[in-house]
Amino acid sequence: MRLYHYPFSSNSRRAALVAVHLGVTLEWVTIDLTKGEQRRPEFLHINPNGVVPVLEDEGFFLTESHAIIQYLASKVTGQTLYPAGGRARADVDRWLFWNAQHFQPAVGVFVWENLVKPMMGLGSADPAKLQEGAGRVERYASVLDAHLADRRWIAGIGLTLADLAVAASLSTAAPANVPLTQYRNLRAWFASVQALECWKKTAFDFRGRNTVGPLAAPQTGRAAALFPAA
Ligand SMILES: N[C@@H](CCC(=O)N[C@@H](CS)C(=O)NCC(=O)O)C(=O)O
Repeated sequence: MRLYHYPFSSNSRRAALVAVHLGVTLEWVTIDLTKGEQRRPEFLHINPNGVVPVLEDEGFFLTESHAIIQYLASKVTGQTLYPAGGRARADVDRWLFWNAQHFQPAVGVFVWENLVKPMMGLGSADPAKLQEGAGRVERYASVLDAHLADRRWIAGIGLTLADLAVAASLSTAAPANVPLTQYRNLRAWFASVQALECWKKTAFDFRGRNTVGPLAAPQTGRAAALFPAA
């Protein structure tokens, strides 16, 4: 399988975290968002939305990071990140949808205003947008913080896709100044995720380069996979 990703992208990191944790061998293909590679026709052909990540499995192209992590788990016999069914799976699913719908977009306001805009030369942060984002972060971070008051992991049955998916949203929370200081349970849980090998192996620097782990190797798949003329 092949993952089209950009290391700095939290949505990409969600897929990377799960793949690395599960020990799934992938060919890693960097789509450089800073160069607009996500808008090239070759990439739009595999994801008309023009965003990463995309997983390719023998001609099947899967978009949406939360769907990708569910699919990755389905490929691994005996994995414990994604329960087989019933309430345990529904509980994990509930947090994946919560993250996609509420938490990631709220955190994303800070990532966009405080990090991406200055990095891309798109101007300085808009205080009104940050204020609106702070209200959304407060609304949802307080839910997660309260939920974690008596749990180590989000789903309560051990580490699951829910933890890796939600933590990925916080990949750049510190440099983006996401206001999380008051949420002690959330911060303790996030520290537990950051201590995992898969977190360390998917680390990146601010030029979007992975610095350690399997993604740090030269990404030979890139040119051949998508941009033969690159
Ligand atoms: N809902 C999508 C969101 C993907 C997404 O927005 N990816 C961002 C990077 S974190 C992207 O590729 N942005 C490029 C652009 O908007 O041009 C998912 O979860 O995979």
